[in-house]
Amino acid sequence: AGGAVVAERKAQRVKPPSLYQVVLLNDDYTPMEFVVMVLQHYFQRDLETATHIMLKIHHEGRGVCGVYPKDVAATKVELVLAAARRDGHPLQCIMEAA
Ligand code: NFA
Repeated sequence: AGGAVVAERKAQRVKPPSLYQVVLLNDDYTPMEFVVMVLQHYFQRDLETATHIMLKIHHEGRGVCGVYPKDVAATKVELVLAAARRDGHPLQCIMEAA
């Protein structure tokens, strides 16, 4: 009795979180237009949604761009950082377990 519960809890404990939030952080230098472009190009947001997310980041310091499986989230972080550095912007992009 209880074995199934223990097994279920163990399975949950050893399984890593499967989904990750990709988060953009505010800074004083990255142009708003660049952030909107990133949200459209890398996170498939329409202009209105991208603008809303960008303004949320600008005012609150951070914002969730999307939620993805770990490998997809990691690739998006690397692509966003590469694009930002290529254009000389300090934009920061991180991933967090959702
Ligand atoms: N705070 C930046 C500016 O005023 C805009 C920005 C928004 C940067 C979202 C990073 C993330 N130019």
